[in-house]
Amino acid sequence: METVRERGTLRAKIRLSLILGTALLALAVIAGTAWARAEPIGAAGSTYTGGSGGLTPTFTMDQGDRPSFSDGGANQHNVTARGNGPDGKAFFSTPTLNGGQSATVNGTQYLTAGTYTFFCTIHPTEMQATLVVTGNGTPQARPTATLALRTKTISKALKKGLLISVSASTQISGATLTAKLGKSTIGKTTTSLASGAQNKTLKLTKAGKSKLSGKATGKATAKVTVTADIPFGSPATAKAKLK
Ligand SMILES: [Cu+2]
Repeated sequence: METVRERGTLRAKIRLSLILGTALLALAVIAGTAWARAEPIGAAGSTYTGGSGGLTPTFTMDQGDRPSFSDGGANQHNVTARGNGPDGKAFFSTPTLNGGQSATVNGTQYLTAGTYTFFCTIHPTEMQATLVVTGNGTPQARPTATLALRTKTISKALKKGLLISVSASTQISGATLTAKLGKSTIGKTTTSLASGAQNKTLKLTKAGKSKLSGKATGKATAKVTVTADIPFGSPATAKAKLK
């Protein structure tokens, strides 16, 4: 019995080392004009494989730059910053790419001078690297938004949804608006914001409506909070009491 189990373990170990070996052979490089300006492609340290010998290659860019990431291997890879920005998500990232694909890294344009570590979520221990942002250049301002809830009554909210006026510092795609009554979400939508002032209507869910009409029959005011989650920026909030 024990011999069989040991053999099984050994076989599993061999299989694991084969998988690891393949992962290490996968070659993914960071390239692109912005990055290449500071660091020629193919120069020592510009290969983002890590692992072998415990290397964590370093890439350098100026503030405001958006480098691109090319998956030069056969496997899937991505770039994901370890640290989180004000939106609670990775400072910068790419989608997971197939071999031969490339993408612009999103989020680096907001970074201020400093050192940021990143990794591949598919090969978290083998593929690690460091991004150094120099003091040169100017970082892009992080997007911001302010909100105000225009709807004043529960009956209007039930009929038409919540009317929210939003002011955005820049064009923002993928902003998520969430309305809550206490701790319950009563409406949620993801939308694009134009730069400047605009109105958005947030429809309530069926469950949200019944929660809110429960308040209406009890003749109490309903405290509604609307939050806008802004990719790469700080969330914005508005509170109002509906009568
Ligand atoms: Cu990878």
